[in-house]
Amino acid sequence: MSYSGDGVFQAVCPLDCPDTCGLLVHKQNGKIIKVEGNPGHPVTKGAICNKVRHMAERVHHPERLLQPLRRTGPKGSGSFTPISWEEAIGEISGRFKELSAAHGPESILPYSFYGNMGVLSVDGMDRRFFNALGASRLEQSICSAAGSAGWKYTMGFNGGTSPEDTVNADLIIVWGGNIVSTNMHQVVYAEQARKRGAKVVVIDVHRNRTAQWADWFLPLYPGTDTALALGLMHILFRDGMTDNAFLKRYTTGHEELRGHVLAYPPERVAEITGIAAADIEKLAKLYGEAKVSHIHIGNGLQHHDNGGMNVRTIACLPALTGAWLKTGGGAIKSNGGYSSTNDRALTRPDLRPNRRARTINMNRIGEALELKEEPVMGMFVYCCNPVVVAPDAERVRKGFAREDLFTVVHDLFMTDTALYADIVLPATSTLENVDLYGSYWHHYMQLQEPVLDAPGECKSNMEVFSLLGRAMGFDAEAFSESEYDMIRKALDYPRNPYLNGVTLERLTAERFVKLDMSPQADYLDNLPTPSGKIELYSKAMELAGLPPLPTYTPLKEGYDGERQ
Ligand SMILES: Nc1nc2c(c(=O)[nH]1)N[C@H]1C(S)=C(S)[C@@H](COP(=O)(O)OP(=O)(O)OC[C@H]3O[C@@H](n4cnc5c(=O)[nH]c(N)nc54)[C@H](O)[C@@H]3O)O[C@H]1N2
Ligand SMILES: Nc1nc2c(c(=O)[nH]1)N[C@H]1C(S)=C(S)[C@@H](COP(=O)(O)OP(=O)(O)OC[C@H]3O[C@@H](n4cnc5c(=O)[nH]c(N)nc54)[C@H](O)[C@@H]3O)O[C@H]1N2
Ligand code: SF4
Ligand SMILES: [Mo]
Repeated sequence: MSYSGDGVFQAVCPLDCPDTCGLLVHKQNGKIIKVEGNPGHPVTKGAICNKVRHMAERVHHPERLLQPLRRTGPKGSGSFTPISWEEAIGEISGRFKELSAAHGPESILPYSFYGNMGVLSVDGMDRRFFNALGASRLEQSICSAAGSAGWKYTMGFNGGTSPEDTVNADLIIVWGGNIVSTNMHQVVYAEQARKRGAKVVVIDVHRNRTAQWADWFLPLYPGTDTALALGLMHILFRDGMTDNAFLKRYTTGHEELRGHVLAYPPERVAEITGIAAADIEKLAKLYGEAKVSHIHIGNGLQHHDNGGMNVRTIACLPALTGAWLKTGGGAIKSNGGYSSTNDRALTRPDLRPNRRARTINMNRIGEALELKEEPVMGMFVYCCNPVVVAPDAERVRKGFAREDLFTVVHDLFMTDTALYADIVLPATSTLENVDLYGSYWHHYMQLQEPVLDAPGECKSNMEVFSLLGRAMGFDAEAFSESEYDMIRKALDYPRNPYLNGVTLERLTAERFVKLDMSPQADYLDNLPTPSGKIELYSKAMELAGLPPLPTYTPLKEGYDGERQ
């Protein structure tokens, strides 16, 4: 359906933010005049952040890209000339064919992230295209991969406490997250819990807005969170505050862990973390004695060399006290696993001619662009702005400035990265698209349908990669599917029982559809770890050459430019 007339229409916030708010957009004379929260959304209930309240300015911004462009001056100079889509697609497919023939398809690298969280925009036709091309793969490490890996070693998949349930908590620990700014509706639930007497503790390296709102702020040295969590475990075991029946039934390695944490007494942990030993004791007692404890694990503490282990170690804490058995107890790192869709049907890895294609870590794009053997010769950047956001910025800029690198950037605006492109393609905004949205925090799937006509010659990611796929001569059927075909396929995924009953028909009628959360009742009995239990001791980590028990590794001082 397309809403060509004026009125008030439902929409979804597309930004990389856990809340995935339901929006209402007000349209008059073909323009959005106001964006507000949709009060009908069961979780976000009409409240949105200031940034998205001003979304109309962005969508109708005079600097939006409206035509494909070809570079005419040196890279980075911003000299471009308009070209037609026909020319653009012809040139990109031609260059990709040449590069494939001369250097192999792995000389081409897609570079994308979640500038738009829509399943079709970033996990759909785009990936299908790069699979069919046989391009290098991109390891999407920039945001939360380290923490997710740590969480998964412990719990098996990206799923924890249901947000609505956290109102029942009597202790909420926000650990390395600035939720007042980055997950505002979790703050609403925490406030409700607080009205019933809950305490909010913030563990962070600086007094952020969330720390200012909390009951107790505990500052610690960066990257020392694992030591703090091990110190808490030391006290929980020492003082008999663990739930031993829970440990026996639902975990592996609790006896090993009990012995292991003897090495983390409060005095030692105080020295490592900078938190007074008495405060560590106090926090352990609060946690051990809480009836329903909830931990929000943010992203900040995993943006360190020891980030995966920080998250893994904190993820072990609720298992020590058995907090998982209480409604609202446990932890949330990401709830994205509950809404996972049929990736294979969307991205078609079966079309890939080279199953063993290399993978390049997006955090190391600066280095990757310097490779002398098997060099990266072509890039397609979309939904990401690496010249600004990727680490080692000068090196990244130098890489993008390479004259022999063929770069395409698809975006709504002339970003810093687009300035280095050979071809710039104008992207639609999400209000001009059909797409499917899950959330990595709440449990509602949402449908976006166009509220506006695309301005100028803007095209969606889905359209661009369909056009390119056909121009390359790939499987015509695979590159002719409609958005609605793709959504149906995404939702047809029996392997994820939480998707049960979520259909395109329901989404069209209801706009937001709750996942079937009934399988959560057996959550602890069905953890997809190798043992099926919460892995305090992880054989998989041991096999990967990592410490099998949560272990503190100090951060290295300085930056040596080469490490992972
Ligand atoms: N307004 C706004 N909202 C956003 C975004 C945005 O750009 N603007 N970006 C979105 C995205 S992509 C993401 S990933 C999320 C991120 O949102 P959050 O999960 O809140 O993560 P950050 O804000 O990166 O960092 C959270 C906190 O971690 C702290 N921190 C850093 N190192 C450590 C450490 O070693 N230990 C501990 N305990 N704390 C540490 C930082 O001081 C910071 O206060 O926000 C999303 N929401
Ligand atoms: N120094 C520092 N660096 C950081 C971080 C930090 O805290 N500090 N945080 C890191 C984290 S957690 C993250 S997630 C990354 C985020 O980094 P990015 O992924 O680069 O950030 P975004 O601004 O979300 O999106 C990038 C681009 O996507 C475009 N876009 C939006 N919708 C569409 C669409 O439908 N199609 C196309 N083609 N383009 C679209 C936007 O216009 C925008 O230019 O940054 C990381 N880098
Ligand atoms: S809080 Fe997050 S999801 Fe909600 S409108 Fe703001 S950016 Fe979008
Ligand atoms: Mo992120």
